[in-house]
Amino acid sequence: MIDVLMVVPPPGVICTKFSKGIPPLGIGYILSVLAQEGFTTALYDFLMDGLPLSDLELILQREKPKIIGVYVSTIMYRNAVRIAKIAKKQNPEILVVFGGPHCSALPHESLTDGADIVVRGEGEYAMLEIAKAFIRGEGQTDSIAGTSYKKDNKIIDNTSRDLIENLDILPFPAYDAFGKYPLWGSIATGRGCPYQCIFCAGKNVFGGKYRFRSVENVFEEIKILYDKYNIREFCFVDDTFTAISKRAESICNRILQEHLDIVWWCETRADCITKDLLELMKKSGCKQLQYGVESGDNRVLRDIRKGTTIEMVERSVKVAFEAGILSKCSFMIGHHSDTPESVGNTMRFIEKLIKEYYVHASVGVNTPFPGSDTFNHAKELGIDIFNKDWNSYNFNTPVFNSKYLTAQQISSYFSQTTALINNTKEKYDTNDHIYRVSPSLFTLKPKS
Ligand code: B12
Ligand code: SF4
Repeated sequence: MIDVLMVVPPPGVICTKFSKGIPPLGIGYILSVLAQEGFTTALYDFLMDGLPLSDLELILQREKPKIIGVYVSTIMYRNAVRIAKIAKKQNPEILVVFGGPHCSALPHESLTDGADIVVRGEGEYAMLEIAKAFIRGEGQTDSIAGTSYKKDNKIIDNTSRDLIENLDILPFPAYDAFGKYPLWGSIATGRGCPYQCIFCAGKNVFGGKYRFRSVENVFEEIKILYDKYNIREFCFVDDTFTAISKRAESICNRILQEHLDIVWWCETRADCITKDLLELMKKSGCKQLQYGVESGDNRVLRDIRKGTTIEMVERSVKVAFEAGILSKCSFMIGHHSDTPESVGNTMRFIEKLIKEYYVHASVGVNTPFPGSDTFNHAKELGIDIFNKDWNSYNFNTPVFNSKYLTAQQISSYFSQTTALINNTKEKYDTNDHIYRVSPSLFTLKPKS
């Protein structure tokens, strides 16, 4: 019998080819914090293991947890609810706790659909207090900051929890639970993002300020993964790893000073990259940058409050290209103010970036995730969200009509852009370039 079983549900639909690779860091942190206080735990990741949900009954019979904690993203929501029902059916005494980006935005929905408690936002210490109260009787489960719960068919929201100010106090994630993940050198060197993009659901969990760990603390984690787990490929999952360039520089310098033979990649923004920084990043093993470019039209970029322009994007992609770093650029079709003309600009911009800088481009349908400004202010933005089946929130399915484009038009432009990317990639042989800049990261072979 264990105290807490943490579960990552299978997604309602599969949405990325990388979906299986990266370990659920948030759950890793929660497991570590619980273990530090002597709770026994286990992790089952249905996304990673590809297990059918029907296996849950067997898992529950084997582990007999007192609490089940479920990670809830929008695309996983329906399966998270199924998990809650299966768990309660098998053991009505079990406490079902939901946490993660989707339920942080819509806690009441989760409570109505079967969760006993929802943790809104950062989860480590709320979950610890829940376990202490429920399992050891230390405190009350109904007075924990950052949670919402159900009592006598009423839903009660406790006050929000302060964000952890000093992230260095957290133990490192429970790496031993991550043995099966192929890309598991993934590290969050900080939390939160200071930018205001209206389509982004990130701030629901970690707020609108970038809090970061000390370089020493980050480096200690890298060293453990390097020495103890033999990891050579790292991914910094911060929303904008280079938001504070001096700090990014310090991390690169530490990697170089210690002669670590690693490759790594990160997410960033076009306005957070300079030539000097890129060259240092390259020297320290950076092979790839992920930019959320979103649109190839400056009016739309202004309307979605991205804070970057196509000129900035081109400049930073060019510098990365010259430094030998692959740029991955993601775009969305169907922003609230997208018109046929702006979508045309996006398509032309994508083509240019692939042709001139061998950019690895991807496109998705703009999706108004709960908690994003697009979702919260849909009416003011002139969009009519007609589909709230969360399985459709998969970046392939338009769920609204805008003032300028119907869902059918968005769908058709999305297909055209996908085709354009595939054709241009084929013609300009981006795979060959990817292979040259980062052979160890990709299994792709250059064309002979
Ligand atoms: C790395 C990453 C991925 C990785 C790994 C995801 C994972 N399993 O962790 C991969 C590539 C697989 C991925 C895929 C996708 N992702 Co993603 N991803 C991220 C990213 C950049 C970092 C996640 C992370 O590690 N954060 C750091 C850890 C420490 O935080 P955390 O996971 O949120 O966990 C904390 C809390 O949420 C909470 N918590 C989490 N689980 C639980 C459970 C319980 C019981 C409790 C109490 C608390 C709790 O406590 C944790 C510790 O404080 C976030 C952006 C972000 N800023 O978080 C987007 C993000 C989570 N992804 C997002 C999206 C949309 C996707 C995709 C749909 C994209 C796509 N088209 O494929 C897929 C869907 C994957 C899926 N099946 O759900 C959205 C989610 C929006 C939403 N409402 O669902 C985010 C928020 C990006 C954004 N800005 O909008 N993603
Ligand atoms: S999209 Fe990226 S830069 Fe914009 S608010 Fe979200 S995390 Fe920050």
